[in-house]
Amino acid sequence: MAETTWHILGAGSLGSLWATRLARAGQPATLILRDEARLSRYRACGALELVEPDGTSRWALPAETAAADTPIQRLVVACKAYDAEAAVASIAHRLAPGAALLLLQNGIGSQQAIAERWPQAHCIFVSSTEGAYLRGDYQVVHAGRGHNWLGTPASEAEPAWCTALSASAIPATWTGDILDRVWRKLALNCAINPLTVLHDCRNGLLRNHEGEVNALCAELADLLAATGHPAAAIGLRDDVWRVIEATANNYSSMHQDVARRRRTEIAFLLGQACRQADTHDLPVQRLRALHDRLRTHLRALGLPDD
Ligand code: NAD
Ligand code: KPL
Repeated sequence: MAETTWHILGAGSLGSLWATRLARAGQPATLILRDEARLSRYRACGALELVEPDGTSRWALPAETAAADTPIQRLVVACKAYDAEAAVASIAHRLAPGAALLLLQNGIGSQQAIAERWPQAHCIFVSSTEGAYLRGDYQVVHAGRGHNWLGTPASEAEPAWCTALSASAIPATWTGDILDRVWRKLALNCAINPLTVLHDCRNGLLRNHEGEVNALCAELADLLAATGHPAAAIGLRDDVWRVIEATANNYSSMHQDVARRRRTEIAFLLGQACRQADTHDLPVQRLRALHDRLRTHLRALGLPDD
């Protein structure tokens, strides 16, 4: 029987990183690009390029737009959180019953929106600590080793296809506590990313703002507990400082988005934290003040504040 094709929706940084490694392992993988113009550019390039510490390789994956009509059984949704739902809507008519949707988005909110809108799909949340960026059109740099945690909010059993990820050198573990992991990552991102934008600094320079970081960690830990994820709150402050030290020379993803004048995922990070705090009547004054400051800052730069 023919192997199931991995459709990759969005050939940006993470989508290209996944697609090239699947192709290298001999897995059938097809890119779904946003429009005909991008498809023509991709065809002119002829392949995706994967840049790794030990060399560069080219992978001539097939590509199409949402308008193609082949059914989709397994879809890696690799768009930004604010684009993910519309992107899935564009291919929804092609989803086979029970299709697996791997949702790679950062933060919280986009995954739930997709799972609610397409209940017939098997939505899998993925929390990724891998690092990738695009050096040019269709050229992805694998910049940081990390891990991918996969699971469903209902803690379902691991699907058989999951082993294909590790076999493709995509470090992946199926977990029963995916929501704890997604929330923990949101907390890390809320404690680090906005301050790096407001102080215009690399992660390591947050050492100069220790009190601010610690106060945010305390509110975030309360929020994790209030939303039913107390396990994600354990050791949060130490973990935030560990990540700051481990990534001291890096700019956070939000800082990079702002530097490139791209929309940030603020609504799915701080915005979501503040909305959840409202739901649980939790007075998170520092998170709210940070959210307001960041939105004001983004508006002043002429960037979307959501
Ligand atoms: P990216 O901007 O590099 O790529 C997103 C791609 O999706 C773009 O190529 C865009 O054109 C495409 N896209 C948008 N709408 C589309 C549509 N309707 N149809 C087809 N394609 C569409 O973003 P990224 O860095 O790869 O991030 C994707 C998600 O993964 C984000 O939520 C991010 O936070 C998360 N993430 C990224 C990294 C990383 O290192 N890049 C690490 C962990 C998590
Ligand atoms: O994930 C990150 C990001 O930059 O988005 C880290 C490195 C954890 C900083 O918050």
